[in-house]
Amino acid sequence: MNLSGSARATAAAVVAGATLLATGSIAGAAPAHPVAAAAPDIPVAGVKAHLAQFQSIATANGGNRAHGRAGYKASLDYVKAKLDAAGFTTTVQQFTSSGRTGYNLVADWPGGDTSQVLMAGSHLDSVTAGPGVNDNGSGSAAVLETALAVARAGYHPAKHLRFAWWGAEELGMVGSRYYVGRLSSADRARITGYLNFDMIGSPNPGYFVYDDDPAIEKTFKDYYAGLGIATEPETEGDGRSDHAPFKNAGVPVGGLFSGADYVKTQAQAAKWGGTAGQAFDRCYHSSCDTTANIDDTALDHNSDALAYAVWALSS
Ligand code: DTR
Ligand code: CA
Ligand code: ZN
Ligand code: ZN
Repeated sequence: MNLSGSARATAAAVVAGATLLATGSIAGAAPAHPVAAAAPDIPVAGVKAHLAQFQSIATANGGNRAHGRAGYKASLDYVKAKLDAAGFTTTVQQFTSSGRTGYNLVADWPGGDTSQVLMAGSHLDSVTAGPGVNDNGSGSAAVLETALAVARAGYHPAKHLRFAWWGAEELGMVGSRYYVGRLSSADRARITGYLNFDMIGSPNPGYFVYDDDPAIEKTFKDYYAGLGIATEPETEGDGRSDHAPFKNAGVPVGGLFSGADYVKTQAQAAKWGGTAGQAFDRCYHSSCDTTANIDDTALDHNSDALAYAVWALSS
């Protein structure tokens, strides 16, 4: 078959790429670094389908998904069923707080070096005032859809992947503190990084990156630089979400945040859009934190950034 010059170049590149993927090097070339698999696009429709389920669960259970209430356990059962069906090894960790039973859900993806564990997590509970779709259905749904994308892709990175959904964050990071507190020092040392996602779909969104571990922060900032979105360091959150127990235990942490009850400035509106002088999330901890309280673009970008970081930090 006669090929034009550019087609020949393309064909050669395809063969080289296939060789590199198959053997880790191009025939005749110096041994190359293994090609890090590229993270898939996370379908925002899939993330929003989980949000719709969380909304329905809250509606059917007194309007919330709070610690110790039926809506929280129903949310956990929903997430667990999806992960079990996808081939994850799931564990439900039970604890008591404020006289009520709480639960963490931990999902291990089989394979990888279990002496190097990359974790991604989010709190699954809402406040009692409402369904908690942005806080924190958004983080929970994005972590779930990324875990399902790992399974769909048959991704088997060098490191071991572990995903987690925490209970009772709204009572003071109770579930994540319980989890970290029960880890042996050896198991704590095996966690190479913990990525936290708490409110990542705010309706008047900001793009904040936790300024904790520099390598994790750079991974997220590189992703957003590729989108041409200027991020800001997340400074109000120190100690205000589930990364705090991990950080206090010496685990490298990072994460993303789209803003809560603070007000967006003119300068922030100029670079991110949205409305200056208005809170990033006017329904923070309110009954109006429903599926209508989500910015799809921010949810999509943050879900894709989540997957990008999981792939980049697990190779
Ligand atoms: N504490 C979280 C919301 C929150 C407020 N500030 C930050 C900063 C970083 C992450 C989360 C938050 C909650 O209400 O669940
Ligand atoms: Ca996407
Ligand atoms: Zn909250
Ligand atoms: Zn939250």
